[in-house]
Amino acid sequence: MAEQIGLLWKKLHAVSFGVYGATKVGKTTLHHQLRTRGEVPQIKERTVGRGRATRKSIKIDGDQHTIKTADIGGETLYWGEWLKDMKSRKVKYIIFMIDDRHMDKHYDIEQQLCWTFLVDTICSPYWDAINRRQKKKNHDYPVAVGLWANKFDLWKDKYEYEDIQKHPIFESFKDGMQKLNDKGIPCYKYIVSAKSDSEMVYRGIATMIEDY
Ligand SMILES: Nc1nc2c(ncn2[C@@H]2O[C@H](COP(=O)(O)OP(=O)(O)OP(=O)(O)O)[C@@H](O)[C@H]2O)c(=O)[nH]1
Ligand SMILES: [Mg+2]
Repeated sequence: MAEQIGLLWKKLHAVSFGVYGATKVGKTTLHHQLRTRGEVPQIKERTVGRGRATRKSIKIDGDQHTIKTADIGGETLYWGEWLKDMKSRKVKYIIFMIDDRHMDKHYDIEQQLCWTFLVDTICSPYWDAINRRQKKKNHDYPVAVGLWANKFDLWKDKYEYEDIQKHPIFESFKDGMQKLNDKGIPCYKYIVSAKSDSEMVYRGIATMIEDY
């Protein structure tokens, strides 16, 4: 009986996730993958502003979770919307998506810039970090942050690595990861193909909820 109630609660109670990252990393693609399992068509439009948060059902290995996410644009002018999303929906888990553009073109540091912005925003004791106003409470910090390297299908054979945890794609993001860990917020690395590998996506989400 208790187990039945537990299952029902898991199904009905939506866990709030925030999905952020630079433009074109694949956030909208991930949202499509969460809504309709399978190959996602090529997304051509950039997301404008912040969409409404909606529920998605995550079923894997016979286990079911319900999460709630909002699709937000990754262009610089929308970074402030990530903060509003975190604050207004009390986001518990954060997925920061990256791709391999910084490996491909070393001068392209857009992803590192928005990672620094995100980490500073999360770690600040204030919601309004600049004016040091609106002090956060303990439960205002996320439970965990996932650094998700997306488009694995495109770069899997391009770089040499021994194991995923030491993959060079994450190297540029290690200072931020350290900062989060020092703050007591676990940050872990994950690799996905949001467009084509639903299994990786669903497993990644379920693991975050179950492990943290
Ligand atoms: N090959 C491959 N392409 C992908 C993958 N994920 C996303 N893409 C492609 O990358 C491009 C950008 O994806 P979007 O989902 O629109 O990116 P976004 O993060 O929502 O971009 P903004 O809305 O500007 O913030 C699209 O052409 C996608 O089809 C993937 O896993 N593999
Ligand atoms: Mg988008």
